[in-house]
This record gives sequence, structure tokens and C-alpha cells, in this order.
Amino acid sequence: MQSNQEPGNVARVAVVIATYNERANIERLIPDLMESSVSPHVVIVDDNSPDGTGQAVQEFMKRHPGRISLVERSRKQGYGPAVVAGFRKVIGGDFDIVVTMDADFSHDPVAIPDLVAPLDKADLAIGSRYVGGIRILNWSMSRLLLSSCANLYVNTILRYHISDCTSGFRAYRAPVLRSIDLDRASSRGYSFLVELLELVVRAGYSVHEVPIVYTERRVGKSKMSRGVIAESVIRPWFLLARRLAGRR
Ligand SMILES: Nc1nc2c(ncn2[C@@H]2O[C@H](COP(=O)(O)OP(=O)(O)OP(=O)(O)O)[C@@H](O)[C@H]2O)c(=O)[nH]1
Ligand SMILES: [Mg+2]
Repeated sequence: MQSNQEPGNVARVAVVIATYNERANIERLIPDLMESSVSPHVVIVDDNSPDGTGQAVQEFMKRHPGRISLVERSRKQGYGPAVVAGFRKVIGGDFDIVVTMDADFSHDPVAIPDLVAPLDKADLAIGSRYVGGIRILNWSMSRLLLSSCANLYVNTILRYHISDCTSGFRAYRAPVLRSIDLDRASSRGYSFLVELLELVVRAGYSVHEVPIVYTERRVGKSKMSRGVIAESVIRPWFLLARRLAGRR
């Protein structure tokens, strides 16, 4: 499916970032994003982080009026619902492209222009750690195995040919997000990324993978939990069942 963007027009980019206790990271990331060549509008979705992430964002909003939005939720409700809340904030606006990324510098803001570039021919660009070889810095072997197995698992059950189905560094053409039913992406953890991918692929949109270097967080704590992993094991089967039911 082709982009509706006129050649020569500068795409308007929104960047959606879910945060929970990411103050130290966000204080470095927002300045980097403000300098980005794609001049993004930044939407932070914070779940009332005890470390004051939301207050830090409010300070940046005063310094960069009109370029940053904050969606505040009362308590920690998971990565998936946070990203959906960010999408709902931007899809009614006049953005052409919506980027998602983590706050912890695992996703390098410098790579955003490369991620956005293929959207002149694709509908979704995934920043992939695995396409054309593995590019991950500072991960333990067990974490690499978990991520690799998760991708193999998802590709086997859902028959994708996508090397990194669980990457949260993505760029969507905004009309794609407007056209799909976001209420159907109800996963709380990272299987939300697979669920959203399924909605995009089933709607007939095209996916392109862009090689990225992924660096393990240096500051702050991971939110990975047993519950998140359990959901990631069960969800692909639920998605397969939903796909088969939809065909009948
Ligand atoms: N609003 C919100 N953000 C969340 C929640 N859980 C995770 N996040 C954010 O989602 C992004 C990804 O979470 P991470 O903890 O870095 O997950 P991860 O990258 O799989 O794990 P690490 O590799 O250990 O960092 C980060 O920006 C988190 O702050 C949540 O419940 N609510
Ligand atoms: Mg992380």
C-alpha cells in the first residue's frame, strides 16, 4: 500500500514513548529528540512514575512549547495500554508518521530518520535487531536466547517472515493506525507488539525491516516480569485462533 504523502513535503512525525520510572533517561532523551532532523512532536505516556518522570517532562514542556505532550495515567497499567493511549493522543491530529521507541536509549534517537525513510513505500518500518545479522550490545546470553526464541516462536505460530516481531522501535504511517481497531490490541506487556503487528499484517499493510543497533539500558530498571513473559507465550495462540475464526 502506497503512502499518500506528496513528494517534496516534509512528513510530520510524532514519537510516542511509554515511561515508568525513566526520569534519568528522559532527561537526556528529550533534548536529543528536540535536536532530531525529523523535528518530531514527542508524546510521553507516563504511569504516575514515583521517580518524578512526569514532573521532569512538564519542565521540558515549558522549555519547548507545543513540541511535547504528556499523557498521565494514575497507576502502572502496562506497556501496551500506554502505547495505545499515546496513539489515541496523536491519530486525530495531522501527523503523517508515528514512531514508537523506549525511553532507555536501547533505541537510538539518531536512527529515527533511517527508520522513517522506507515509509514512502512501506506502511510499517520495524527497527530490527536481527535482519542481516545480530546487532545487540551488552545483553547476557540468556536474554539473547529469550528474545531469539520469542521471535522464532511467533514466526512459527503466525507464519510471518519478520526477523524482529518484538521490537518496539517502529514507524507507522499514521493512516495505518487510524484504520485499525486499537481496542483489539489488548496485551499489557510486550506481546502487544506482536498483537499490533498481526492487526497491521492482516489488514494487508506492508512491513519493511530496517537494521538497527540495540543497546541494553545503562540507567534505570527493566520492567520485564514473569507475567509479561507468560503473556508472550500464550498470546500468539490467541492471535492464531482469532485469525482462523475471522476466516470462517
Ligand atoms: N507507561 C508505562 N511504560 C512502561 C510500562 N512498562 C514498561 N514501560 C516503558 O516501556 C519501555 C520498555 O520497557 P523496558 O523495561 O525498557 O523493557 P525492555 O526493553 O523489554 O527491558 P530491558 O531490556 O531490561 O530494558 C520503557 O520506556 C519503559 O519505561 C508501564 O507499565 N507503563
Ligand atoms: Mg528496555
